Amino acid sequence: MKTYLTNQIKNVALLGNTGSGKTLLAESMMFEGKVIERKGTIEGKNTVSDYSEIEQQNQRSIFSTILYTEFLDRKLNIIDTPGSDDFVGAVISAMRPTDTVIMVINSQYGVEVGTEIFNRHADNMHKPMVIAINQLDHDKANFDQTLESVKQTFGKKVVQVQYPINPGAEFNAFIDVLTMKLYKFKGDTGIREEFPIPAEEMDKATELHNILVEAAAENDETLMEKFFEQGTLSEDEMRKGLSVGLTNRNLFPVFCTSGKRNIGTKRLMDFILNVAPYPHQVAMPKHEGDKEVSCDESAPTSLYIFKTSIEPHIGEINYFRVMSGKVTEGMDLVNSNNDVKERIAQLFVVAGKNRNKVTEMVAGDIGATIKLKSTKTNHTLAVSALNGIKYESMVFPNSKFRTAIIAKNDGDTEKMGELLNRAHQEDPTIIVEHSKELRQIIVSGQGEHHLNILKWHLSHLHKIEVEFIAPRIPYRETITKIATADYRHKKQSGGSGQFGEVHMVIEPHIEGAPAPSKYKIGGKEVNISVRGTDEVKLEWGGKLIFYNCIVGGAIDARFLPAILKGIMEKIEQGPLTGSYARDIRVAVYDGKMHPVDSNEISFKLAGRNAFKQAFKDAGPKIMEPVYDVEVLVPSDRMGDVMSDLQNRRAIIMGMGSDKGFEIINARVPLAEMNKYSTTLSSLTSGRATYNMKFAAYEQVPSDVQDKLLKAYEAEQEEE
Ligand SMILES: Nc1nc2c(ncn2[C@@H]2O[C@H](COP(=O)(O)OP(=O)(O)OP(=O)(O)O)[C@@H](O)[C@H]2O)c(=O)[nH]1
Ligand SMILES: [Mg+2]
Repeated sequence: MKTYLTNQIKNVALLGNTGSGKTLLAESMMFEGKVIERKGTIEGKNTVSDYSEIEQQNQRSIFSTILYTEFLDRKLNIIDTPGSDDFVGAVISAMRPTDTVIMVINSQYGVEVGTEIFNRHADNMHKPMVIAINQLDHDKANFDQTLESVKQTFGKKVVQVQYPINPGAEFNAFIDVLTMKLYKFKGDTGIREEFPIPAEEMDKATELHNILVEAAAENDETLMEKFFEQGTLSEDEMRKGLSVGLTNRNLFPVFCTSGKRNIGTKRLMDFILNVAPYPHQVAMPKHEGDKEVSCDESAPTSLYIFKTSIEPHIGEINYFRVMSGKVTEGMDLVNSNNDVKERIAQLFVVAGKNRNKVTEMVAGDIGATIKLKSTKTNHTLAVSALNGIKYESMVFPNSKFRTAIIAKNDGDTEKMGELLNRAHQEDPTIIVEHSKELRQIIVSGQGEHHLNILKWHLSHLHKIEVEFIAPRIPYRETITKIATADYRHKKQSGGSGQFGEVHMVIEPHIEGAPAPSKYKIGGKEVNISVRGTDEVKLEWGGKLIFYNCIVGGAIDARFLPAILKGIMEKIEQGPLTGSYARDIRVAVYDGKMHPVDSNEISFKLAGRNAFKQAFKDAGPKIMEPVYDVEVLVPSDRMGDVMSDLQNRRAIIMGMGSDKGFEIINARVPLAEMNKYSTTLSSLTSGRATYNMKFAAYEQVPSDVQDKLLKAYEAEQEEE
């Protein structure tokens, strides 16, 4: 392949609801560009994009696939994405290296939940968007209704470039109001003839043309002046105006396609190549480092890795966008994230699993390389002259589905751990946590389906059978009032004995409260004088404050660390349920020693047991993690979703609406969110989505506390 220059490259991501026809449209684009000679089909399991076994089995895309086509002496890089929200990670990492989004909409159904969700992400990432109303050859195609739903969702920015003459099974023609022509297609060949607009369509076409001209003119002052003077614009002037509007997300042009029948594909590509922004026309992502870079082939070289995948027989493949300069075969670069030197031994342009070797690629292009030592998704590779420039990382939505995972065969646990870590590298939306606290490996992802695919991989490709089990909840324990305890540890066995006695007061720790000076103990006021303070910042949040208030040498100073150690044992394994305790202060104010039998172990045990005893009298409470949950629901399903949330002990914090969706903001205990994504999906036929984020620890209601205490007792008895 020849080397394409920055001003000969366009990068697009295909986005849209599952089943809208992205994969087939990509196939059609490659066919039109003669990158493939025959088009595959989804049912035939032979498309370039859905090349993995799991995708073919499911007849759905699961990963993003990097593709390209060559057209009009230019290179169009295409990334096909999955349409299910479970794989949103792939959608985000496809948008990052591309400059324009083609939102594919199924003309049978109009705007669907995926359209909404992915548009939100495209909007957050400021990606220009072209709309393709697709599957117009389907016998249930309804262009007018689809267009109506598009206008309702995206508002005034929607401008029509085309409309079909005969949507439905006979679909073979559309009118383009930019070129003011009728395009008619022969069978499925993609071969088209151009005709003047027929008289009966002239009024409609002219009206839409005028709207388009005005929309184009609005983006540029000189164009606007010209438009007022002449009442119209030339085709080139329109392209210029549309380009500015598109790039700024001020307008969303609408096209007509049938990927299956190769209708409209060429005109869509034409438009992308002529009107959508070039790689150097969009803002560079933010980066760390003192050097300025630009998307220019003569600048110093830097690459950004947007995807790492592991392919059978090859190993790790890193997909990159050339951010600046030119990358050549054999080039030495430095990984800015870990300072490792990497050699780009081989360079490829890729279309699915097909890789073609090239010798160089310039700024703005997308390619792949293999055999890097320690380079992964989100890393930057650059020449040393760029002083460790680092492009900002992609931001993925928080996890929605959390489960504990175990290997069915104990011997597989270690291998499973390694594979899970690798899965995270390939798909950053899979989060793996080896929790010491919960004594479980927790995996989180974007939905149950997402993690089931992971399970399939482990079993199918690595022969490791795993099971998902209920994840434990990281409860916390604390106290709500003051309590005292005196505890004597005494043991006499043969020779030397053990003796230690500790008197303590415990109470809730409140940040910023002054140290104690007086306590009421056994009805008497006791003055306290603090001799020493240990402030222990607990790894799991909160504090333990330990005051040494011993007077008159009742306990030797050398035994105080042992007492603290005993208390810490109970802080790490709380007296109620064995969970971490937090936010407690302890004042040890008296005790007794024995001249011979007192030692550290005795005081550790006395401290631990005194603490445990006092804890139980101090209004102990179990705290649970509570999450801020934002649910986006179509309004007709609002009732079901609300009552389900109420059953989950949710507190509704607010409600609103946005672009046809109701938004519910609620605070929900993590313990109640188990499998929420699955329930929500079945309550709304997959039309809702949600997001959750840790908010705080809150006390559990007393009925829940009772249940937890009983469960812990039963567990202890079992052990
Ligand atoms: N009639 C008709 N059917 C189409 C067209 N495009 C796709 N289909 C069918 O619609 C189904 C889904 O097509 P895909 O291309 O896999 O859709 P997708 O958007 O890639 O779906 P996901 O990968 O699940 O997000 C398949 O059965 C296709 O044969 C089209 O233009 N016309
Ligand atoms: Mg697909």
